[in-house]
Amino acid sequence: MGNCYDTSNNCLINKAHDENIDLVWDRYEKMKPQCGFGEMGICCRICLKGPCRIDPYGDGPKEGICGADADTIVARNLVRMIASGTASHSLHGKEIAKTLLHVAKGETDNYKVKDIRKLKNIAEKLNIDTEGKTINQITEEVAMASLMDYSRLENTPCNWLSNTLTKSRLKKLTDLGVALNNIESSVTDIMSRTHMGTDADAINILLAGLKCALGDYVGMQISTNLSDTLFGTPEPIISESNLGVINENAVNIAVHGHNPLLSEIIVDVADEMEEEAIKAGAKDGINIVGVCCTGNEVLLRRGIPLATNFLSQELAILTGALEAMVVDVQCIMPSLAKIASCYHTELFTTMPDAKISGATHIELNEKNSVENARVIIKKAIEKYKMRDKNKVLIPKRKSKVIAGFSTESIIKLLSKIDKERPLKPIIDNIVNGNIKGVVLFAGCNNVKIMQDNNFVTMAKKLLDNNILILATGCAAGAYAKNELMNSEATFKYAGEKLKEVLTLLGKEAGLDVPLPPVLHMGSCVDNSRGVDLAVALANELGVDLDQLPLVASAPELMSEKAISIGTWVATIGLPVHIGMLPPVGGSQLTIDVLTSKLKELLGGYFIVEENPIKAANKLIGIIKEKRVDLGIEPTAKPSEVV
Ligand code: NFS
Ligand code: SF4
Repeated sequence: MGNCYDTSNNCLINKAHDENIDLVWDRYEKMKPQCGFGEMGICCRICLKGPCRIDPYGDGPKEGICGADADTIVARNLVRMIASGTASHSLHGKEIAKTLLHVAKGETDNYKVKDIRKLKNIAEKLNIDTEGKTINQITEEVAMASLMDYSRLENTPCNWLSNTLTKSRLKKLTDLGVALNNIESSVTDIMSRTHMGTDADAINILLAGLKCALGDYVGMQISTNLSDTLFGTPEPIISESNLGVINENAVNIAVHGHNPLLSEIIVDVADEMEEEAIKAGAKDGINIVGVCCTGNEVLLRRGIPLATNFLSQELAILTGALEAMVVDVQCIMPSLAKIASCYHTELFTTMPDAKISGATHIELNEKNSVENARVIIKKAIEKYKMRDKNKVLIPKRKSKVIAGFSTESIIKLLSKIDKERPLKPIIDNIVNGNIKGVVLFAGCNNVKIMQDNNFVTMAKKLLDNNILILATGCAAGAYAKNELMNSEATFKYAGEKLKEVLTLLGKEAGLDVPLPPVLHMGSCVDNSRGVDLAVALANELGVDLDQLPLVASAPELMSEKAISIGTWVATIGLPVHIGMLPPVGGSQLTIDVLTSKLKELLGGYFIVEENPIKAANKLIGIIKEKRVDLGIEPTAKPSEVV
């Protein structure tokens, strides 16, 4: 089995081996065999009496030294992963909300409200009265209403929870006692209740996990919406993806991580400094490329090409043509520093909470970001002169991408067909079966799975079955790199009916070509966009989210954030396929809760299936089931119906 679905990367993997550089795949091999206790989630290091581990099969211990059993240990470990994911996504949102507040108070010149219409829509959504108020006042109130979700003392649900879901969903969450009121206290709650000798009831622990995971959701809503306010709401945009976007004749700078507060400024400043790069000998000036979710953010809003998703991030440096990699937070392999040191590439860290030894730290905050972005780009231009031409190897492959499918841009497009009820064309096509259903692909790459293989294999099968695909995060990266986000892909992979719909929509959008069969909705935090679209559809149909022919899938999940996302997606009612079992195998109770119990209580649930073809078939089956329940798909051939 190869490392990547995309074999154009192989030349760089071989190059690394020739140069004695270890990559993520090599380090994985060296790590084998991985600890079976860890894999099953039955190792506990929560107190110093431990570490303890449960013997799942033999006659060894069935409880830790304190008496905690496998269920308690697995549940505690799992919810701690959820808490970390929630902390990451929600802190991202908090940074953006704080910046918005600084903008409102006139405390920064580096950012401004770019999308006033979005700001007003948000105000309306959050029930903020805008009558007679200035933009700054509205901005301040929106920022404060968002920040309140991190600190509320009362037991009323978060603003971004109660105002973004269906009414019936909110009621279900409230009845179950998981309608989150305060993101940060939910993280504290998890850390506290999982301390040695506190909560030992696995079900109680898991319920707290659901509540905390909703903090991940709220954090995402805040991240997406307030980023749109500051940087603009994405519209369809054409760009390119894969390592071939690195340009031999330019000063290449990769932006990597998650937070657009940094990358947006880098893109702006790079525009100003083109001339300097050309003077230094780079005839094509400065070429910014994206990696991971920061890459998705600037792809959607600025058309910046996406070089790689998670697993091949090291390869960007291996091209020998990257002058700088500028990183912010999350999903940044620490190995980058070492690999950069084998090349002329300079790795810049920019956030106080994400330093890497061996990297150059230049902090960016709302006061100094423009100034310091200039320093970084200046250094990158100097580095260009040090590039060793003999070490340059850029794979040729790059694919055309149409990205930028925010909920707003989709609705705008649809309203060209039906101005009064823009969702009607989609609903009609779902009802008549031209679009059988929708799958939202999200999540990471994982070194345990051939990179992008599950994404691509599943998508081809689903598209052939007239199922429309939405994608975010590294899933979107997989599709962008592998030629599934352009019109040619529609011709190649979409079933006949789906092709007709996408062709019609493309025409209405004035594109002259079909829409791509996989719609790029943005970074991981932009999973909130998928929810917005689903909630709008559910409200229009008068149903709850669990009734829609809509399924989510993270077939190559890796990070704790993927665990928290998957958990809230199931909590709001959607079936969630995952391509590998998370570390819960040691507790049948935990598995039951996350699958059948959750389904009973909330309609959403996890499905684990490693084989991508089988997984696609399962999703097709679930979509069919949902259609039958909605009464839009016959259960049997008409002749058989009595
Ligand atoms: Ni999501 Fe985006 Fe990628 Fe996974 Fe990491 S970059 S926030 S966590 S690896 S999809
Ligand atoms: Fe062992 Fe209990 Fe301590 Fe965990 S909390 S390490 S199971 S003694």
